[in-house]
Amino acid sequence: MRVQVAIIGAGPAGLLLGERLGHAGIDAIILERQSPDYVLGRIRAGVLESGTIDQLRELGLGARVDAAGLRHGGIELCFDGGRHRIDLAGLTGGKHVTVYGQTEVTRDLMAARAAAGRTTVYNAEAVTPLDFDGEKPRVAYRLKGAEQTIRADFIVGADGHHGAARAALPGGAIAAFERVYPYSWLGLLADVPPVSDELIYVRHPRGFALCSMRSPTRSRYYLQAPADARADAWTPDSFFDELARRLDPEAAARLIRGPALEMSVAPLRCFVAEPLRFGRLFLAGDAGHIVPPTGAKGLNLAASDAFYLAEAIQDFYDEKSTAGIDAYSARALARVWGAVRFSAQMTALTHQTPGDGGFDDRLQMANLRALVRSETEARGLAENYVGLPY
Ligand code: RFL
Ligand code: PHB
Repeated sequence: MRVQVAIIGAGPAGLLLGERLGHAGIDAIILERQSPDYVLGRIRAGVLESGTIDQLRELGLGARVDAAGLRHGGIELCFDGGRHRIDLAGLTGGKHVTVYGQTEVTRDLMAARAAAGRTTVYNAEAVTPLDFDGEKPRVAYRLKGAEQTIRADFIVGADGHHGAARAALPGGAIAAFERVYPYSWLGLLADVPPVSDELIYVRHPRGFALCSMRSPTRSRYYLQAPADARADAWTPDSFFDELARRLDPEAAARLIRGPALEMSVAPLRCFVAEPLRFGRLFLAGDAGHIVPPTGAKGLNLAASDAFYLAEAIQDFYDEKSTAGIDAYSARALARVWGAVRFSAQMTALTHQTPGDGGFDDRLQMANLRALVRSETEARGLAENYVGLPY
């Protein structure tokens, strides 16, 4: 089989890229290790920048997000027993973010792909990119026990942090820049109304907490937990007790508890691979970089990578020019490092570091007070939170 582009991974990066290429008349196949249900069952991101939403709209997929997505023009910072609103819209000339689950984005993209008759191979095993340092790359994989090969002009690794694409690169081909945080997030999803209309980011001596949501009847909460925390050591009750301790008294009194639809632990880390290209293999989304979730940027970066890469590949076919694909890595990485900066700052602002002697603690409080006192300080946060321009 021969295609123009072979994409590994049917997460948001791969699906969005596939859809953009399909709309440009470029033939792309997606190879995914998991089943469609497994992909849809992963509970992850919830906050989308307007650039991400605009891409869905451009692809004719705006209807569901426009109907069900929640527009948020502010967030709250909670510390020292009180809450303080950051007016995202007021500080950015009317910009906002949209709360719409990653599972819904994935569902919309999967449905569009199926409706357009574009091929996704699910349950593909041992997916291996080959010969991407030359002009004739191939991807080998196994399906139901049979070995298969696809020839392509380009291979895109959109297969997440633990994927096969980056792992296939020769040693020394890319540099990795990494920071592993000494804590994780314990997440809980429950069908209860959110504690507040807007997201609350909590800085508390017992650890960070985040009150988010998926809809007016579905809440998504997170607690900072030790790096080696296990979800099965917690119950919904112990989770809600701990969340209430970290919230201000007024919010704690309003917290509605309920059974957990999902509880899971996610380690916090930052990782950037440079460059995001080796020969005819490109990395996009989490395969190339991950950021701590505090800034809500991972999925939005997957979307901007897909945008830049689709444009570059389209230029290659339409203009017979390699300028776009040659520039992809630098263009994407500039935006990635902006998000790394913001995500690292938001994490440092709100998380407790074990063994810290009190200096960071005081610095956090000084930074938080500056944010609520000074519009200039708050504007920087707001501009980054709603999303840097493409
Ligand atoms: P994904 O979603 O990991 O998809 C990769 C796909 O590749 C498949 N795959 C393979 N397929 C074939 N062969 C292989 N060898 C393969 N290995 C893997 C996988 O099965 C999968 O289907 O990566 P992608 O597409 O780059 O998307 C990235 C986002 O998923 C991620 O950045 C976000 O979820 C991060 N994130 C958030 N981002 C935001 O923009 N806003 C948020 O509010 C937000 N909150 C979060 C988050 C991530 C979290 N966790 C769990 C890390 C909250 C949390 C708790
Ligand atoms: C989420 O709703 O899952 C979410 C929201 C904001 C973040 C991270 C995750 O910063």
